[in-house]
Amino acid sequence: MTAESPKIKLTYFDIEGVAESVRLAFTFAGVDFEDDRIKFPEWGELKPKTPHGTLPIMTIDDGPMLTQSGAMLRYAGSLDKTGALYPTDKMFDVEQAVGIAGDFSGSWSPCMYLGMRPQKYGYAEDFNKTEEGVALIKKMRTEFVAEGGDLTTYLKYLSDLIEKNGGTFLCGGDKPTIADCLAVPMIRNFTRGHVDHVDPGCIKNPIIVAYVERFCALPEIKGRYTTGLGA
Ligand SMILES: N[C@@H](CCC(=O)N[C@@H](CS)C(=O)NCC(=O)O)C(=O)O
Repeated sequence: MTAESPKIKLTYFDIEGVAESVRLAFTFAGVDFEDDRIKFPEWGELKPKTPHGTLPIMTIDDGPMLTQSGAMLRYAGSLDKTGALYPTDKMFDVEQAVGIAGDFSGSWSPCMYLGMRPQKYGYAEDFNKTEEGVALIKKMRTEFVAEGGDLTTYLKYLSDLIEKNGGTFLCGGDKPTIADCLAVPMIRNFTRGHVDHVDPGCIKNPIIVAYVERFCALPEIKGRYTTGLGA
């Protein structure tokens, strides 16, 4: 491998999760990488060997294990020789949009993780299996996606950026940036039909619907997704 084409291995679970943005960015950058997807039962053995006990991990040229999907996303963006994925002249716009996508994700997190790790929120480990727990998780998720809820708010923030920047992508132009690589999987998360109490038809904002379809139709990733918006 040369310095121009590093040997990259990205290890994550076989889900979109926080690694999908990184996979997308490498794909748009035209950079080959090993898309290593482990099964959940393999994780128990690997976890203690990772620097921070989490996935994704990435290695470059068989070097040390690197962590943090945000760092990987920016690294992948920096490898795009056209400069379109992580444009230095639009750095503030890109990072602002990345920040909004991050807030969106942070706001959704308790609705998701209360169902997976209730003890992180001060409840008993089996709270998610109790009648009260199931009802609370349902209420939180339903309220989040309901018209006028947090989903509406964050999609409006994103659609305002798309409109302000010319109606194509979050930061304008005819090519996506790393902010789009982050935002689109986050949006599609609500339409793939895999989250209890979330109606896959919950995204109605027409600017967002068109945006996700535009992104998913890009030649580099056309056909990648078979569910949700842009399928
Ligand atoms: N900020 C980290 C978060 C990493 C993280 O929390 N990964 C989760 C999966 S999304 C994980 O490894 N969970 C398994 C565990 O904690 O044992 C990143 O973006 O890379």
